[in-house]
Amino acid sequence: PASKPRIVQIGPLSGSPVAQPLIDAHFEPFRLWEEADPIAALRREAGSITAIVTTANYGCTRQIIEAMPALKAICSWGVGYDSIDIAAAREHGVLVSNTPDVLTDCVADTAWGLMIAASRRIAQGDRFVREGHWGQVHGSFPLGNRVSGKKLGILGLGRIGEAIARRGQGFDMEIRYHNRHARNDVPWAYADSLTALAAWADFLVIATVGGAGTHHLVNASVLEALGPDGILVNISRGSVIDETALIQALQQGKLRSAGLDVFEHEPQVPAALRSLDNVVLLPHIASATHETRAAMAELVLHNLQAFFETGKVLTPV
Ligand code: 8YV
Repeated sequence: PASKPRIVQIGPLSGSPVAQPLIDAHFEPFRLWEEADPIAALRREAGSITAIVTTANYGCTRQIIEAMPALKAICSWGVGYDSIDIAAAREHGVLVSNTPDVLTDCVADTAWGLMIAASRRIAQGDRFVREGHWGQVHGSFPLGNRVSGKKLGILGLGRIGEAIARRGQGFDMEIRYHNRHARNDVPWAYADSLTALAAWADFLVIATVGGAGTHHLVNASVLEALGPDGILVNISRGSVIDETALIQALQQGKLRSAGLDVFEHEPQVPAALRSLDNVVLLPHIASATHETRAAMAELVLHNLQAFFETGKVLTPV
């Protein structure tokens, strides 16, 4: 059999049991994360390697790109590419692919899980039962708030934001969004500013991209606009929210609750956030289903295969 093409792999593909076997069946990955001095190892080993496989989590730095003179493609597992130095890739004529579409539904489902959990106190209810308070005199369970029919504001109406909005129609919600540009192909009203959207919304859901362009977009004044009855949900990147301002708002009762799948310095979650009762905290699992993670693995594989066969990737960013 023909020998398998060598590729550079930045980090372990631990997010799916099928991902690594799939890559290993077709390629011979050079395991960069096992190297004490990765850049020196690349200079030594990767002079003729043309492709990198990485993840949204590990990304790819300019240093890595510039240590691989033959590099032509970076194929990433995950839809977000804020961790990849796109400017460096463009400068060096390196194609970048991600895994759009296949994770849209599961990420949107998770946003809804967080919205309902944060509003209806699902996680608190679970703790209440586990701790044996149900039926005890001291333990009447505080009321939550209605979800159906409320106002849903979405920051970032891309594929995932749109899937969140469509689900909102099933909950009879009024829906508005804020985006870099208004879209004329959707039935929902555009809010001129994030602050206006937050002031209007009962639920503000963050579905925008990460990176420098959206850093701390959700700051103290946006949180203040969302107000004491507002609920904030984030399934995009922790960097979009000023986490310190969020903690303060929650501590001071300036926000009803929050549902978070992503954090500014994950996997570190501030103790102050963990100690609050009115937050639902998830370990970045919005895409983490067997079905979606397998589809992501296949799309990474197909991008790599397309690159080796045609010089192009299927889903370029
Ligand atoms: C990834 C994600 O699974 O797709 C993204 O952008 O954040 C997740 O779906 C995870 O970050 C992989 O590293």
